[in-house]
Amino acid sequence: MAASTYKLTYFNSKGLSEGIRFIFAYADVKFEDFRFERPDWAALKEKQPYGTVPVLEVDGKQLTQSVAICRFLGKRFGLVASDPFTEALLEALVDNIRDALTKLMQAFHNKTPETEKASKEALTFVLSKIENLATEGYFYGSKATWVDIYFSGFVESMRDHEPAFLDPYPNLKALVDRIKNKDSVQKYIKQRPAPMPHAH
Ligand SMILES: N[C@@H](CCC(=O)N[C@@H](CS)C(=O)NCC(=O)O)C(=O)O
Repeated sequence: MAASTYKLTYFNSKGLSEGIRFIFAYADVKFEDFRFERPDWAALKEKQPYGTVPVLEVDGKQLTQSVAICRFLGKRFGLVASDPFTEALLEALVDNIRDALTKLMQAFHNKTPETEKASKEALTFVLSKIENLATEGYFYGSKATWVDIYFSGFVESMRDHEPAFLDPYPNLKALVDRIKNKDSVQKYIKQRPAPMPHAH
């Protein structure tokens, strides 16, 4: 069977897509990294199934939602847990990060002392919880899964705003370093465009 073709459409920024790009890089699988600038969005928006990005085209078929995309690629590339319950624990971990992210976005769009406090607290809370789940190298064990890579992509975006934000969490820091130190991930990092954290 011929290898699939993949095209990822997203703003020219890390945002919700760096985890997806990292999964391709980690698995060393080729993909088209289609990045666009803000003025091009209006025309592109109507071509997306739900009017948002990221969108991954797999052999010409469109898939939306960053986490669904990561989960799909994880399954495709064998980057999943060895049993369904551990996989469910990993998915819950992602959902917990996304809950904190929702508060972060609320603070971003409506910056008040209250929203900023709620967002900081939510993020600190989830990071301190998952720090204890990465004691064997990766989340829930010694095998890297799409969730470790998704998390590493999320950290990349966060570090553009706050470089030291993972410093209080040595297990999480080591996990991200393990993912980023893979040769194929380093190769991707060296050739990606310079950060544009406020592109959208
Ligand atoms: N839950 C979705 C959120 C998608 C989303 O809101 N994407 C933003 C960019 S980060 C977007 O498309 N914004 C432009 C718009 O809504 O017009 C996911 O994780 O993929």
